[in-house]
Amino acid sequence: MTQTAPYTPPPIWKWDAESGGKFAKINRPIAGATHDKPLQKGKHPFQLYSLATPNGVKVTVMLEELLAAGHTGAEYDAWLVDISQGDQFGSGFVALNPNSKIPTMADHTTTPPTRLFESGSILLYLAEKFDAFMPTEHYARTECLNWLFWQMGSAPYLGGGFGHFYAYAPEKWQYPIDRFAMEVKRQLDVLDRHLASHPYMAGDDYSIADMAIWAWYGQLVLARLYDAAEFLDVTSYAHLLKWAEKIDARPAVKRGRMVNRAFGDLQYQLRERHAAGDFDTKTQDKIEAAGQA
Ligand SMILES: N[C@@H](CCC(=O)N[C@@H](CS)C(=O)NCC(=O)O)C(=O)O
Repeated sequence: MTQTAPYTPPPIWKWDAESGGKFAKINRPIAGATHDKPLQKGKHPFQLYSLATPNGVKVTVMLEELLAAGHTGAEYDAWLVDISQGDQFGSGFVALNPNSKIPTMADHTTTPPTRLFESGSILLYLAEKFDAFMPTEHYARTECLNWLFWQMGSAPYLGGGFGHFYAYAPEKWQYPIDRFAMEVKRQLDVLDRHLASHPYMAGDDYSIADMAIWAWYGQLVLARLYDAAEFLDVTSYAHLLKWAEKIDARPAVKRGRMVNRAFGDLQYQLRERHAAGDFDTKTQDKIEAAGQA
């Protein structure tokens, strides 16, 4: 779709399925299931249906951090949801998440099981359930929630705004790229100024606010999103970069990034995770080597 003249909107918007862009095939203006497909279920208390996008990684990092901290009740099965193939519109998935987006999870320790969607809600649920990675002191707890909700409200400008127009739209248009690059750089500056005088987002301790913000803004300054590090001059945010590297070095973060990953280097792809040992035996390089043997 090449746009040659300014667009005059019609009186009533109509769906043009061929509008182009990376996700043109799966985007729809209607909700609900498109096909019958029950979800698979493993043996662990938590059943996660996800993909290793930044929103997905927030939750797998939290689950791996909980397990590393000794919360054995946080064991989970992670099932791969291929959003490019429309798995998020299967009937089982939609029953858990009417919004058809990853990450989605079920807590089977409750009767009936508790459905969980929206990554911020999932992080908060897990933090409360295990009394972990969220400060209990009044001011620090409130800061943690301030930044968690900041992330949930801000990242759509980075992903759906900047990322879409810079990396995924069928053509590069200056107006939306300028508009969203400006906003993303403002957000990076907000974080950089805060982290200049705070070791972590909520103060002295690593929390769910860091996990949520790192998955998007940490990975952006680590040059992992949209091939946009140079364009956004990410190395100029020195405090943010230092914080991002510190979190990136955590073993649970390294594991969390691998879960439900179906792209990139095969040795870092653990497409499904059903046991802690899977990181050693079930990465995609090993699965493919065994298949070829
Ligand atoms: N606010 C939601 C956003 C989730 C989201 O946008 N997920 C994307 C992948 S990062 C998705 O599932 N997209 C599939 C679709 O839009 O059909 C959250 O934080 O959980």
